[in-house]
Amino acid sequence: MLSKMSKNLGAHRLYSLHAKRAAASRSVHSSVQRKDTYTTEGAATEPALMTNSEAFVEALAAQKVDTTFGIVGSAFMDSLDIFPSAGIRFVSVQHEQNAAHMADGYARVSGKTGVCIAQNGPGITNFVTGVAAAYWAHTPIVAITPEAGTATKGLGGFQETDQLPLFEGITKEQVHVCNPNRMAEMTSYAFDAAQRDNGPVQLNIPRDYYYGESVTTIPRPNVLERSAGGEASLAQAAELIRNAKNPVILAGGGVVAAKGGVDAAVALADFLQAPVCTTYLHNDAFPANNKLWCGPLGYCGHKTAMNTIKDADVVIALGTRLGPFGTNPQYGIDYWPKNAKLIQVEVDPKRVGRVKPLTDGDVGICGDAGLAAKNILAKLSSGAAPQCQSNVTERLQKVESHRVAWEAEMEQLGQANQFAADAEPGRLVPRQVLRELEKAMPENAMVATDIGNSCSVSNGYLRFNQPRSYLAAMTFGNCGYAFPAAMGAKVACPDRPAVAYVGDGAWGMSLNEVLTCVREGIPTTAVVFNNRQWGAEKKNQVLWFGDRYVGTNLQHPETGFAGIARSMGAEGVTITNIDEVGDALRAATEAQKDGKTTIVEVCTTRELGDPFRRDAMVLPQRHLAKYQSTNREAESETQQPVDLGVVAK
Ligand SMILES: Cc1ncc(C[n+]2csc(CCOP(=O)(O)OP(=O)(O)O)c2C)c(N)n1
Ligand SMILES: [Mg+2]
Repeated sequence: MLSKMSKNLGAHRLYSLHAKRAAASRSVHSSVQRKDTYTTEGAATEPALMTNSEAFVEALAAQKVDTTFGIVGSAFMDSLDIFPSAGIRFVSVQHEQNAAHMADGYARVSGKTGVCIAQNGPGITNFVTGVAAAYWAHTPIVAITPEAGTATKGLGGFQETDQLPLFEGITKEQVHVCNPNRMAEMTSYAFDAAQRDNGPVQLNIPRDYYYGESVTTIPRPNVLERSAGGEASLAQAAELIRNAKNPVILAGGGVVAAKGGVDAAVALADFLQAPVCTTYLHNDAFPANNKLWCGPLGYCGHKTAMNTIKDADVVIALGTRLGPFGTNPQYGIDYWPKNAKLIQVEVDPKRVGRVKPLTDGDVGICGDAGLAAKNILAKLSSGAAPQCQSNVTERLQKVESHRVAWEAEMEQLGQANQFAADAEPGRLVPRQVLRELEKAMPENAMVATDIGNSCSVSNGYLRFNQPRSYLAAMTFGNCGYAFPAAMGAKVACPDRPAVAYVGDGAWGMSLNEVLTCVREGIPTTAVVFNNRQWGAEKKNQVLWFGDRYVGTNLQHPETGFAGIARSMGAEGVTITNIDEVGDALRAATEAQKDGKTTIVEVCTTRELGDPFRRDAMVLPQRHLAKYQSTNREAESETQQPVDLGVVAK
């Protein structure tokens, strides 16, 4: 709008825009929120005189930014003032960490770049956790970090901190606007870099640089065409697969992120009749309703997947860095097939062969997971038939027997600690709750899960038939991720239900954003698992620290979290009966259509699933006399908290 105006006024003439400001401002404010009509074509793509704030905002618009998350601050207010005229929504939140998580959730479901912006100094330090989480989720976001003015930088003025070192290890690229006249160029570059490198980029802008003016050209987005990878490696991979007797596909986040990635993985799997496992917390990388689906590997994953990949002679790893945490032994099964040949398709050259070194006969492919899968399938479709097509029945029967055994075990796990629920009427078995939620989950839901025991166990109970549906906290593993991520997802895809699973401990970090949901009209559902403990950490104390619960038991106010939600203007329901779980989720997700945010507080027992870090924990053996009583010789025999099933007085 504004750029069009500058064009009409004569783009090539040097004139003072300031003289026209009053009229421009009257006109732009009458067209607030016209994002539906704003197009890249509206951006000033020919040289025009504009203020630096205009250059910044025009560059955002040219990159098709329509939403930003943050908290208002004077540092960027001159540009914020014209966001509405450019069709850019500013979602005003309660904490900048959550703004970064919202940008992350927004990007993960839409495939676009998420954007967060905040005040220099404290607003920016609050971003750090959110940006780190996005880094390990491989999410393209641009964290815009206005910084202290250049006139006083280094003197310790107001809200000053060195903002570049803060993000050094958690961004793909740091773009510092080093000259105010390069505002548009560098803003645009930051967005190109986020998409190119699939991760967070910092755009650091000294606050005084928003002022001033210059003749600027707004760059167009620089979109790089992705490739399947090197021809020789792809051909080698195809031959390896052609001769494999038991190939197993491992689909990761790169399959979700690639355009048509899941369809390409399905086509390859169907052709080979190869079973497909998904990587840790990427349950949406392959449709669960496909008979070749085996479920996720890794923490609280499916034994079907672990027992299947264990016997592979070739692992076709599509779109994954093969992260170390995601392939740790689970349930006592050291499932990674050490003698299998490995084909790793990974778009980031730095992560090919990094975790699982490639040895003789293995193939590393630096390419797009979807394009690589398509390319390999095309090669396999001509020439000799793959060997594995001759033993399909036998292979798939084996998978089926693993599946039947695991499903039966899941049922039995759900009953194992029923006694605790019987002892405390109104308290439900967490696994039974997760099963009811799984059954009631709307087909097209976007589900974000937090870090915690109930959420981690949910990894075994969340199945998706379409990509860009599962937003788990991934390997940065910070409590407080899920709710804001679900909110960001809802902003990106308002027609899909957005659901967050959150533990009661983590909920204390996120519940402030219920205010944002109500104020900004972002109807979201949070399922809060109230087990009265920081359960995942308590599990470590159960197993290795003699049931000494230092800092892990919680007590909540009488109102409950549902009551707190209601006092914030949202809906709040408390679930104390297993039969109510499914209906509550259905009602809450349905109510999103009426703009309502609902907190479904589920009262559960203190039952805890597997521990997070069996690989990283050691029984305590202290030397000093005064600590001798804390030494432990063995893990807890019960594996459950001693207060499981104990009725509170
Ligand atoms: C920001 C942050 N602080 C601390 C931790 C350590 N931590 C991991 S899981 C967990 C307990 C989570 O408790 P809750 O949210 O109640 O879920 P539960 O385990 O009880 O299901 C904690 C404190 C973390 N991962 N992130
Ligand atoms: Mg808890």
